Parts: sequence; structure tokens; C-alpha cells
Amino acid sequence: MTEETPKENLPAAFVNDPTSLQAIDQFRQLMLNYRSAIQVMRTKIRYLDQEYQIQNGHSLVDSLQSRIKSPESILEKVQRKHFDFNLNTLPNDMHDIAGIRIIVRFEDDIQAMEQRLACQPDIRILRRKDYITHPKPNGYRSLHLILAVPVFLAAGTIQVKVEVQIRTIAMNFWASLEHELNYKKQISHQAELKQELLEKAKLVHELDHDMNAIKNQIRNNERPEGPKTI
Ligand code: 0O2
Repeated sequence: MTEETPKENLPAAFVNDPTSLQAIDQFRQLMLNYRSAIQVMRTKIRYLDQEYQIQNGHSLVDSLQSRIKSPESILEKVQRKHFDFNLNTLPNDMHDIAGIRIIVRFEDDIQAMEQRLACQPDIRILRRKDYITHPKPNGYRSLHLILAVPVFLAAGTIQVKVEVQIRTIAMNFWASLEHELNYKKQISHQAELKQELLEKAKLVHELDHDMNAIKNQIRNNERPEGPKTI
């Protein structure tokens, strides 16, 4: 199995310019580090979810998504944020090249997942952005954590940044449509649609709150299991 691009498929300018080839290899190594960090995190989250399921009888994670930012998207962000395009400083400047989205059912599950991640001895939370307590003006809600995740290389261990977004199914439903609207630059009535989405964000917030409360009533009312008969 190889993910290398054969040298004969690279433009001649790159093949003839050793500095470009070096940069390509450095970029490949960087992306490999991010892919490895994603695998470490996906395994960890799956394990935490299964452990939670054994302890509580229901799962914490509804679904898990992950992605590595595309080179085009990295370049777009470098330009938008006025970073230097330098492969040595990029991992420090950009925190979301590797991204994982943990989708849970209830608001309480967001905190439960965060606590479990915070207890992991091998990862560190570098930054926390709470867009749930403080939603963005457009109505966006989600908890963002920037984690330092260990990746084990032949030459030693490195810490790789991974952005983890934790949100409910309802928050995710809203955010995916809002994201779509932002990508469609040519759409008519964009301002009206943004306003409508802001209104819907309030409904999503109410729905999350009510569903969480109902879930608590159901689970707090659950009769404790009697002694098991063999
Ligand atoms: P994609 O396609 O998801 O990758 P910073 O990292 O602090 O320098 P940034 O990048 O604004 O600045 O960080 P922040 O606020 O943590 O947001 C990063 C990601 O969160 C975005 O990545 C989105 O995935 C999501 N996000 C943030 N704000 C919004 C929003 O208003 N609406 C939606 N739908 N998603 C949001 P990308 O790179 O923009 O996109």
C-alpha cells in the first residue's frame, strides 16, 4: 500500500527543483502526522463511547466525522488569516488542519464527552472555545477544543494539534445548512436566509434544552433493576 505520488506524475518543474521536492515531502509528512493523529483520536473516542455504554446502558456518541483540510482550503485560510505560508510554522498557526466532529444526542452528553477527553493522560487541551454558552452572532453553537495528540514516529513522539468539535444532532443539523449557505456566494436573498437561520437557531436551542430535560425525567424515573435471578 502506498500513498506516494510517483515522481513521474509530478510536474517537471518540481522534479527538477530539489527544494520543491523537499517541500512536497515535508508537506506529505505533515499530512501523514495529521492523519495519524485523527486515527489516534477516533480509536480513543470509540473506546470511550463503548466504555460509557457498558457503564450506562446507552451510548454517548451518535456519530463521528473527521477530515483533513484540503490543500486548497489550507491555502485559502492562510491568505484569509494573513499567515506566512511556511511549512515549519503552519502547524503552530493553524489549529484545524485535522478536525474531528463528535455528534451526540443531548446537551449533557457534550460535557460528559469533554470530561472524558480531559481525563485522558496522553492528550492535552490547549484551547477551549465554548460557542454553546456564548453562541456566535449568526446563531452557531458548538464546543471547540484544540487538543495536542501524541503521534509516534520512528524518530520519536510529536504532539499534533487536532480540533475537536462536540455538538448535538440538532446543532449539527443547523450548522451543516448554515455552512452550505455560506459556501453559496451567488445565492439570492442571502441576508433574509441568514436571518431565518438565526431564528431557527433559537428553535434548535429550545429543542435541545427540552429534549435534555425530558431525557433527564425519563432516566431519573427509571426503576433500579432488582436483583438478577439466575
Ligand atoms: P470546515 O469546512 O468545517 O473546515 P481560529 O482557529 O480561532 O484562528 P477559526 O478557524 O474561525 O479561527 O476557528 P473556529 O471559530 O474554532 O472555527 C473553525 C471551524 O468551526 C470552522 O471550520 C467550521 O467547521 C466551524 N465553524 C465556526 N464558525 C462557524 C459558523 O458560524 N457556522 C458554521 N456552520 N460552522 C462554523 P472552517 O475551516 O470554517 O470550515
